[in-house]
Formats: sequence, structure tokens, C-alpha cells
Amino acid sequence: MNHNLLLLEGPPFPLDTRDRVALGIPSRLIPLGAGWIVRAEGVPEKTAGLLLTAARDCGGRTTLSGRRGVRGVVLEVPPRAWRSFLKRLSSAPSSASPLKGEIQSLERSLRRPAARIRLARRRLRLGGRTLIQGILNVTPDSFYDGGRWADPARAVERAFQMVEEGAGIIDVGGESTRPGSRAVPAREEIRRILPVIERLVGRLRVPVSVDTTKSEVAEAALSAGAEIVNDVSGLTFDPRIARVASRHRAALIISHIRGRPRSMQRNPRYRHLVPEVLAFLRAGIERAMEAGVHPESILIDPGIGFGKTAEHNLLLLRHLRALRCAGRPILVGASRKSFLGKILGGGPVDRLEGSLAAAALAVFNGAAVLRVHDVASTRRVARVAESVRDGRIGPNRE
Ligand code: HH2
Repeated sequence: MNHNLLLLEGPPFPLDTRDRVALGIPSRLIPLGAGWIVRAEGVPEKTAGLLLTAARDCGGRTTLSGRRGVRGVVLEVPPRAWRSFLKRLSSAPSSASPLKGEIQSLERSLRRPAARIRLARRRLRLGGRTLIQGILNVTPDSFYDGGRWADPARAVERAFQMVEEGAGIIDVGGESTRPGSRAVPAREEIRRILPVIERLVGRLRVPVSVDTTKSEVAEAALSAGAEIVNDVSGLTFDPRIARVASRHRAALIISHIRGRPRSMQRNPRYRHLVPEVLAFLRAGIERAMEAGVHPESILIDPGIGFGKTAEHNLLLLRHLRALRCAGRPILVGASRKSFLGKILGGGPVDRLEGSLAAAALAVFNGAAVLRVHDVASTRRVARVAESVRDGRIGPNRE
């Protein structure tokens, strides 16, 4: 059973009411500030009882929601009692075993974040250094770089420039998914991207990803040598795309969206933002794995701006760390997006500093990959953010 388990090793800052609502932590539970938080959904009554007893015996706080039979459980366990809480779970009767096993293995995996991304012909190393994905939109209407790289020769030049500046992936897109945009037919998308991908593959030393939601487009791009599928619909627009990625042993970026680009910004609402995004991403990971995609080939993305208000975007960046519970590396695409304009004013051309601030915070909060328009400056900002996050100037810095 899927419990959409959320495990937070002590909130990094005091949580206010909006944080609690976004995380799905009832206000009855006033976090001690440093304790472990465990949140699980759809928990059978008996298991819920066991969890509650184990947490209370360790001096923790507990809340129970939902109707009798299937419960939502939120626990807070003081840090010094965490090990003994886990021990208590281990010795609990076997009826609680699936969930207790899940808690234990999630706790272990949070300590060991993914070290690489598996592609068909190589591995991309993660860890100390943030991977930068350079954006190359060969569209007439993308919200920032639309029309600039329509000529394939100029697009290729731009890709080489971004690699020179430090991009570890080049993301080629043939359809704008900005709010209000209409879908482009697959044939047109292929016509836009293929000449560029064909000229890049084999010459570029970094992999190409294709930014598409359509299986035909992904098939054409991967057959031409692209190595990663970047699906902003998280496999929901065209489920066949996962099979295509799996057949080519490509990596797959599963991004969260609510609605369709045409209408996604009309009053987006969430009850508990973070667990809802997490559940969507987990469902995508499961579907991808069922289609044969290797787990080490999957990345996740909160989908900044895709069916979210500015405040939703801010809360997702603020609580990005929680998405590590999905067990896959996190990619963040905040570059020059409109929520930055809400804070600083101006249009996409005025959003460089805002993008860099968001990039730094995303890295600090656990992002492994940043999807950006401004590669050189983001790379330098990421180096500083990593150094603060890790508390040291690592080897091979600039
Ligand atoms: N955002 C955009 C496009 N693709 N892919 C991922 N994984 N994450 C994102 O946040 C993301 C994405 C939108 O940005 P852009 O490509 O610059 O604009 P447009 O959709 O107008 O082409």
C-alpha cells in the first residue's frame, strides 16, 4: 500500500501556519522545532495505533486524522529518541511491517542521496557539484528565448556556448509550455528540434535532453541520439512516453503539473501542496518503472510555474528538501519565471538576479540539477551555494 510517506529530519526553520498547511502537518501538532516528522496517509487503524504508541513512548507528539479504518498519521519524534523510535517499530508486530519497513528504508535513503544518473551510454555524476541543464528553445514563442534560436546553425552555436560556460546537459525544446500556450502538433515539434539535435549529437560532449510531452517527439529525438526525456507533464499527457524512454534506456525527468498549459494558471488550488506534489511524482516514478525505466535513470521536478500560484512556487522552493522523500534527484526550473517578476517587478529580461537567488536556494535545499537560461552566472552561484550547504570549499571548485 502506498502511504505517501513524508519524513522530515527536523524542520530547518520554525513552521508557521502556511508551512504546516503546505506540508499537511495539523496545527494541533506544534513542532518542537528539531524533531523528526513522519507523515503517512491511508494507514490501517491497527498500524496507526502502533505508530502512535511508539512515538508517544519516545516522548513524541502525535495526531490522527481521517475516518475510522483508514487514517492519516503525523508524528513528531524528538531527535534524541529517533533511534529508539525506529527500534520500537522493528519490534512491533508484523501487521505494521510494510509501513515500518518503509520508514526505515526511507530514513536510510535520505542519508544516501543518489550519486549518479544512468543514461544508455554513460553515467552523469551527482553529488558535490550541481549539474546545470542549459535551455535551448527552438520555438517562436517561448516566454524568454522564443525566436532567438530558430535558425538551427545559431541554435547549435548557442548549445556549444552553454557547454563552454559549464552546462552538463543541453535541453532542446520545440514547444512552449508557458501559461496560456496551445499544444503544437508532434510533426511541427519534430520539424523544429530534429535538425538541431542531429547536429549536436556526436559533436557535443554532454548529453542532449528533449523537452517534450509527446511519445512521437521523444521517439524521434532519442532515435537521433538524445539521451534524456524531459516531460513537464510527468507522464500524464502521453503515458506511452515512458515506454519510449525505457526502450532507448534514456533518462527521464518527471515534472509535476496540475492541468494543461492553456489553463493551468486559472486559480490553481491545493489542500496540502507538498504531499500532493510528492504523491504525483511518486505515481510517475512507479509508472516509469513499470514501463521498464531504470530507477537510477529517473529525476523529479516540482514543476515551478506549472499549475501553481507565486506562493505555491515559493513554498515548494522553501520545502524542496521534503521532495527528497521520493528517493530521486531533484531538478528545479525557476529560471526567469513569472513568480520572480511578482517579487521584483519587470518582465523576463529583468529576472536574472531573481533566478540566481532561486538557484542558490534550490541548491541549498537539495536540488541536484538546475534548468536555466543563464549558464555561466548560475554555475558560479551554484558553486557558492554548494560550499555553504556542505560547509566547505570542496576539491575542484572553480
Ligand atoms: N519549465 C519550462 C519548460 N520545461 N522542464 C522542466 N523539467 N522543468 C521546468 O521547470 C520547465 C521545463 C518552461 O520554461 P521555458 O522552456 O524557458 O519556456 P517555454 O515553455 O515558454 O518554452
